[in-house]
Amino acid sequence: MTDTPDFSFDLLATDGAARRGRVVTGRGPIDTPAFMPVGTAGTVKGMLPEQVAATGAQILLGNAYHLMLRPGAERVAEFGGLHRFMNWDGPILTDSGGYQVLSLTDLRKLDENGVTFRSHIDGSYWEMTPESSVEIQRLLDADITMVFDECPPYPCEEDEAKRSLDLTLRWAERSKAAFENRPGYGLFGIVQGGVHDHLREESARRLVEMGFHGYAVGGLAVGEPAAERNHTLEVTTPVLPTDRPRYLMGVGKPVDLVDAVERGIDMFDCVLPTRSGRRGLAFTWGGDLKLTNARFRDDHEPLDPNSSCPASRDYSKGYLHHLFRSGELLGWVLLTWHNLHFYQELMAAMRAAVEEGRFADFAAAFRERQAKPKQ
Ligand code: PRF
Repeated sequence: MTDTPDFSFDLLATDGAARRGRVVTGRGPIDTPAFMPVGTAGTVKGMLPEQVAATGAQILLGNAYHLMLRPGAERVAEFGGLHRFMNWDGPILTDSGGYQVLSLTDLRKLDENGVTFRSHIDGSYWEMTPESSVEIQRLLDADITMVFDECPPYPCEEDEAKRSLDLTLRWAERSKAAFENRPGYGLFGIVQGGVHDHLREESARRLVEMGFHGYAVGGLAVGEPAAERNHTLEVTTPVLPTDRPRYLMGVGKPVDLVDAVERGIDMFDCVLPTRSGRRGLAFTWGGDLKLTNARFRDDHEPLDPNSSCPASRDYSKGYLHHLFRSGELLGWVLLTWHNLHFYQELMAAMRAAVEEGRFADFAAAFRERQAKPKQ
């Protein structure tokens, strides 16, 4: 029998609040800062798993909510777990479903026990509780399980944010009690509290007292201005232990990732590189490019001639423009591929900048290039 390593986090270097580290899971390491491509329904839309791995991604995100509804967590377990089912043998983090229930379903009812709601797929009635969410994530064989939480909307009055936070903390306790500790697997708590500093501090402190393998910051990227999000991170990350990974959920644009790493965040997930890719938006070192724009029709240059990614290097912007104008599937594939590769290049560049103690200079130069007006 081979020994599975314990779930762990090594902090390898710091530069200001920015960190470079490594999460160890039973299915391999994750170099941080890390970006997790979103594979909601057991697929990173349009990409083969080996292509996703070739972009540099070491971990994917899956969703308990979607997979529970279709094809069903038990069925995925019958197929040997989500890794076998989708042919991805690296680590997978699954989101717990609380956020998806609130953002995707209607006729939902939230009480102390959990949430009842109607499926966004067929209108059938379902219930999710901290215990059932953790059980679904176990059936999926998630390497990182997220606690079941409530993500309040923005803006949210303080007394409502406090009620929600207290419930989320009770759900965190129940999620922890339901989680079966196994070597190589981890459970992350989720900090909530809206944009109220003392609620964020309280949330982080009480989760740390409970003790998790890692800590996520939830409840952001829900419409608040970037300055407020950054401020919330500044009051939250100092309360979190330095020897555990910190994950900012659902963020964000390239500059948002830089802002958050600068404030001590280690892990991210977001639909932007994949979803925007399907809408013709390319993220590049020089800023965003809307490839459906007519100005690209006669552009013979690739997105990045120096990239190691075929999608970025071997196809002209004029060709990509044509694919999107024609509604061709390959346009989706190429821009998803390019965007995921760009996000991974950005993470690698941030890791190097932290290691070399030049994160502030890197961040300043990056922001300036991203803000450059398009000619
Ligand atoms: N909670 C969970 N998943 C999430 C969030 C959250 O607050 C967010 C925040 N925008 C994205 N995904 N469980």
